[in-house]
Amino acid sequence: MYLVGADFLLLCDDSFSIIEKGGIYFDDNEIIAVDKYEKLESLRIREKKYYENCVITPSFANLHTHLEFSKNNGKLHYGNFGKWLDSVIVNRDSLMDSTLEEAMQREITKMLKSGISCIGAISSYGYDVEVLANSPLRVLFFNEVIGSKEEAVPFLEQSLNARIKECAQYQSKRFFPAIAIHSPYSVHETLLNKALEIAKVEELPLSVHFLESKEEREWLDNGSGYFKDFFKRFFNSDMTPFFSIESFLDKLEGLNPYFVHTLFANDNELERIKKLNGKIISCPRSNRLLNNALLPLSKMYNNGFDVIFATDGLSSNDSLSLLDELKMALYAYSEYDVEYLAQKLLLGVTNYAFKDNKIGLKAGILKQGYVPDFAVFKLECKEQIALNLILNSKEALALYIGGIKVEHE
Ligand code: MCF
Ligand code: FE
Repeated sequence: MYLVGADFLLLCDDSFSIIEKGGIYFDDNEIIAVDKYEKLESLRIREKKYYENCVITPSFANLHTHLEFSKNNGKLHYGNFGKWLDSVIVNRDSLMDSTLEEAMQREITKMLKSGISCIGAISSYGYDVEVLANSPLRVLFFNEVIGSKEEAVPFLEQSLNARIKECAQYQSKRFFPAIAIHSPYSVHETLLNKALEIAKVEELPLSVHFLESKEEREWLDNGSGYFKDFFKRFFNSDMTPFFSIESFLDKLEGLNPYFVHTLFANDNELERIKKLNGKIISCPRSNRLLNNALLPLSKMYNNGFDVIFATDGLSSNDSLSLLDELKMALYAYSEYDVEYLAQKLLLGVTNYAFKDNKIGLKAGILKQGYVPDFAVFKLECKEQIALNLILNSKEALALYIGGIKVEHE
């Protein structure tokens, strides 16, 4: 048994409880007790450590990122979704060259240093499977499903099966296979049906980029705009949308999906997402860069969504640090009291990220029975602790995953 303590423990439970001079008593699998450090010291302990002038939080979950895009710095066009997508297609190959592995490793190390212990990796090509499976991170490995061409569907189904099989070999208490539907505009109906069937049968977590851009909304509503031209240019055909927004949502019944972005969803659609027990993941910096928009947070909270925050990939961001992400959100949503918002943002990368998840991982709260995954930050303040953590911490002093201290190189 181990005991780790600090001046403040942010439990990240629903009421954002804080324990002063608190301790976490744990073994390799789970937290056994959380209480005042002094009280826990009387228990049977193999090793103990108290971090002076520090704060401990559950370590962070970055549930939506694209590690395979780790080589982007400056190649992609920002400020217009259509131009960004065109630039992805032009630059994709050069972003995935032989130095990609090194870049992914570098970003994993940086994420660990910034207090992240769990990621949702959208894997477009499977280049990231090994580097992630061999890392100390917990990983929801989202095999991406994408493809609109009828002729390609049988091949894409086969390759999806193969990828799920490959990924199952890495399955462990840290590595969880999952499926990502790229979006409603880019997946053929037959392929979607197949992917959803696999997700249902295997009970896999499911994620989808959903209503990220005005261009997507216009295509799904009217079959016009940027995407009409896009399909004409790339497939030389007059396509029509595979789904209406409503019929797409109907297909997700029973799958409790993660909806990424939902920037342009209306009230009815949000209500439908709620009924599907969907979770909303917001990536504010990505949304600003690609779509000049931010998720209306008050509307989400008023509709009962516990919004999860993530960074997206370096394809639409300048870092994969959640502290950077939350800092931007803290400045952007100026209608809220700063400390209240800071607490909600922290919950969005801890507690909310793991609420009724499909993999049965009890994480995101410092609580008995939960995994001993936590981060220690140097912080000397005595009040507005959530705010100061986001404003003043760049890196964790220490990170524990499964009760083991991850050494920063
Ligand atoms: O999340 C951002 C913006 N929205 C959609 N896709 C991506 C993002 N970053 C990378 N992507 C990937 C996506 O997974 O880019 C490709 C897909 O493989 C775009 S479609 C050619
Ligand atoms: Fe994304």
